[in-house]
Amino acid sequence: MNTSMARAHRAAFLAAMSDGDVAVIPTGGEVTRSRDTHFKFRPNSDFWYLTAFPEPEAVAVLRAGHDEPFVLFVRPRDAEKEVWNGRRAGVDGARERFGADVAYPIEELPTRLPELLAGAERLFYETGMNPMFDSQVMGMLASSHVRSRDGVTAPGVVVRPGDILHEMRLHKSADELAVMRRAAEITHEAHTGAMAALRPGIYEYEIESLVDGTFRKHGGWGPGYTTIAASGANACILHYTENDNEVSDGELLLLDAGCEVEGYTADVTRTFPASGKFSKAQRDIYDVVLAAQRAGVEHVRPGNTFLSVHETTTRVLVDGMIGIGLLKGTLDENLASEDYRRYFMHKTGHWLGLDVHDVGRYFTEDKKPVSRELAPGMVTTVEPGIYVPADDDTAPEHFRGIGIRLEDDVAVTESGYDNLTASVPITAEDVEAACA
Ligand SMILES: [Mn+2]
Repeated sequence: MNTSMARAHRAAFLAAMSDGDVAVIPTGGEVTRSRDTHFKFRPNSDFWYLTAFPEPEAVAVLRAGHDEPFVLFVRPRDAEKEVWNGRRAGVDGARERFGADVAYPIEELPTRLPELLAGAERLFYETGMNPMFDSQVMGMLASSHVRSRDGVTAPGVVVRPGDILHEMRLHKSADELAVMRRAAEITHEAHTGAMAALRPGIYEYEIESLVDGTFRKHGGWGPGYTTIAASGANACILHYTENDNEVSDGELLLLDAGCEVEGYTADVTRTFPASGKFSKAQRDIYDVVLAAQRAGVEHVRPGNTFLSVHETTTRVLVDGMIGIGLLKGTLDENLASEDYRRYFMHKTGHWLGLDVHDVGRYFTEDKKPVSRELAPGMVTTVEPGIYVPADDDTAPEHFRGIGIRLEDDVAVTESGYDNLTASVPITAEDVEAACA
């Protein structure tokens, strides 16, 4: 994100509201990590999308149809605090560097917001994200209502900004896709580096540090979500993040890691052998997951539904599991009974963007939910997997404790798809070569 991208997003958002509507979009505050130190700050995605303003404790107020539509409340300059905690843009910087039409110190929000809301028809504000700020905003709204005897009218309707904003965020512009390509490139470096480094006796956290370090080394913000480096049966824990086990000879490592660049994250999973070679049982499962993943990626094109990608991968996956003797019965029987969910319990993908599980509806607004059609600019992950618990005595013994997932980030184009992360080795042969 940069200020010119944010300006374009703001203009489109303001144009989609009706004249007289006002949106209040806060970012986050500092969050205590321990005693008097904070977690590294990361802006709220909606706020970031509309402002490119990187500091905590700020609120954007956007006024549709107003000749000064962009109001930004920020932390004021403070020489002493800046020595301790870093530079601030301040009120002048908010105008000069971030394009605010009007800027105020954040402390003035309680007195200024009722003025800004006066006369507005609708307030666009997302409730339920920050209860403390919710009660402040509702309090300010109430204080506007109290002034109705003076002829001041306050918005009578509170609307979720996400209905407009999250649909905008779901459809990526060329500029956004360029940033996501950069995130994919750095993620490629990290995954191939991990493949080269993996060997028996290494610890999962060594792979994690290599991956996260590679993200930073190339100018990324770091991992867009906590890196998963899961060896052996740890791969069957979907959100395993302890990363503290030693990798044994003969085990696979499942690496689920994506670099965040300017707020946009990649989300890539590869699974590769510590010894550099897949065993027969590992390879059997690997090739089933790969075939399903390929089929899913190939299915991404305008007009196909989000759900049909999942159905496509599931068919190939279940068919393959029957073929290698992991499931019994016919394809149709297994699809009907959903017995396969013992080994594939999640969906095939999710939207990807500023949030790793990005915003945007998955179903149309019809009463009966219908999976929505893919359209150019959407980015989805395609990530089938097979996870055979170590203690599953219904599975052939040689498959127990194997967990494999393969995940790419796929942009929908006018005529099909663009696999943003296609360069990360994925066929068994390419993975073994990268591990050698
Ligand atoms: Mn994912």
